[in-house]
Amino acid sequence: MACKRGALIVLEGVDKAGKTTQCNRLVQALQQSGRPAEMMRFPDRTTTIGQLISAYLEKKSDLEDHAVHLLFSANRWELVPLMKKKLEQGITLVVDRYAFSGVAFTSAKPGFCLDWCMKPDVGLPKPDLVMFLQLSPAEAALRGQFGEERYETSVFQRAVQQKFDQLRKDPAVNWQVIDASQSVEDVHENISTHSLNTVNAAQNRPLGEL
Ligand code: DGP
Repeated sequence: MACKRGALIVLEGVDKAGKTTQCNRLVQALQQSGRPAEMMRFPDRTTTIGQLISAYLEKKSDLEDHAVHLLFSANRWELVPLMKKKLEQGITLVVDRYAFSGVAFTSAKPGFCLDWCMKPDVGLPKPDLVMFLQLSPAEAALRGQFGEERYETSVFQRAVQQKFDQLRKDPAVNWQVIDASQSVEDVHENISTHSLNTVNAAQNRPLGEL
């Protein structure tokens, strides 16, 4: 009998929402329950394209806004063969940011519309579940200062939050909003419940496309 596919689970949200901590916790929990799982993150700064993106984020280089948008998308596309292989092997992928960050961050810049920003990611594997870790800008500020990277200002993050609010209206994507102001443990419980349901349901459904 063919092996049942893994689920593609994405965590999105503004900076400081706790995505990376929760991705790690979720992978651990899935593995401990006997379900193969691995974490991925975008941008993946280890590839050649990822290194260009990393230098841009660290403000070591400047890139034209459309060009960098396409690089972020190319960084996702270059990992699609690996993602598909793992999903087919029955491994659930827990992904820290995906195409939705791509659209939200670029469309928060002046002169960009959602429609143009979404185009390069059309055809990417569609997540079975996207959990949005919701945290108000005021609560995010309580979690400490932003870092030094590009985009890490409260004004820009508020604009990104608004773009995510628009993206979440798309009924073609399975969005779940998670209250990220709760304790790490409570957020984890919430995320785990949604994920277990998704892992079970995804086994019997073909992988979709964005
Ligand atoms: P992180 O490694 O999760 O801190 O993300 C790096 C930064 O890059 C973060 O501020 C969000 C932003 N980002 C992530 N994906 C994209 C994308 O596809 N396009 C743009 N413009 N920014 C992105």
